[in-house]
Amino acid sequence: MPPVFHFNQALVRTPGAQIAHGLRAVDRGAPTREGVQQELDAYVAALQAAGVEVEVLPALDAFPDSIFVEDPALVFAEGAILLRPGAPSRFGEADALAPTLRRRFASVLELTEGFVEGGDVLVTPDRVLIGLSERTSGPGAEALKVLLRQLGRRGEIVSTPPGVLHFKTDCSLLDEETVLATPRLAAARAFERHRVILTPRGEEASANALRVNDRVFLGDRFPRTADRLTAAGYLVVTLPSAQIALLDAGFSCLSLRWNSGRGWTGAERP
Ligand code: CIR
Repeated sequence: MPPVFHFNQALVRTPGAQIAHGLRAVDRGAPTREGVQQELDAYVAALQAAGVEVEVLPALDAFPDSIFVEDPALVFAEGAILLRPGAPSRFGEADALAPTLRRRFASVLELTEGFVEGGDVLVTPDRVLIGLSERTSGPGAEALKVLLRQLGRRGEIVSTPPGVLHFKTDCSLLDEETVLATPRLAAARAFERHRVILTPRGEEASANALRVNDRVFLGDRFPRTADRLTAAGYLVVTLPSAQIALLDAGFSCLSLRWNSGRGWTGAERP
C-alpha cells in the first residue's frame, strides 16, 4: 500500500453563492465568493503540481459550507464512506455527494447512526483516529469504527479539546511518524505514538496543513511554522487561506483525496 499521504486523485467543490453564510464560531467578517474561489484555484493548482488529478464538482447553493468537501465523506483506495455531518445545515451534503462517490468508488458504505464529520478523522498508517467533538458523537465514532473494519482499517476514538471545531483543526499528518499539532491538542495525548512538531505560539491556525505526496501545504500567514517545517526537512508549499479561515477552515477540508493505485512517481522526502 502506498503511504497514506500519497494521493493521485482528489475531489473539490466550487464555492456557491451562499459561501458568505458559511458557519463560523466567531464572526471576523464574511469571505467573498471571489476570494474563496481564488484560494481554491491556488489549492487546485498546488494539488496538480504535486501530481494529483483533480475533479472540480459544481457549487451547491443550498449548502453554504459544501466547499469543505472533506466533512461529509471519507475516501480510501478500498472504498468510500458517506458520513453524517453533525451541523444541521450540513447534514444534506452527504446525499449530495453520494452520486459522485458511487461513480468513483466500487464500494460506498454509509454511516447510519450518530454524527461524524471528516474534519475529525485523521488517517495514519496503522490506524484512523476519530476525534470526538461538537460535530462527531460517540455513537457515530463507534459506528464508523465498524465501517472502517470492513475496509480493513482500524479506528481509534480520541478526544478533541473543548472549543476546537474539528480534530484536524489542530493537527495534520506530516509523515508516517510525525504530526504537526497545536500545544493544546498535543496535551490531549492523542499522539503518544507519534513525533510531534508543535505549532509556534500565535500560529496555532497553521496546524490544519496538508501533506500531499512529497510536500506540505501550509497557510502563507505562518512564517515561523514554515521555518520549523523546513528546518525539519519538509518541502513546504505556502498557499493563501485567509478567506477560508474566516469560516474556520484550513487545507484538509478543501478536498477528498485518495490513491487509485496507479503508479506513484513522485520523489520522496522525510
Ligand atoms: C463548518 O463550520 O463546518 C465550516 N465553516 C468549516 C468546516 C471546516 N472543515 C474542516 O476543517 N474539515
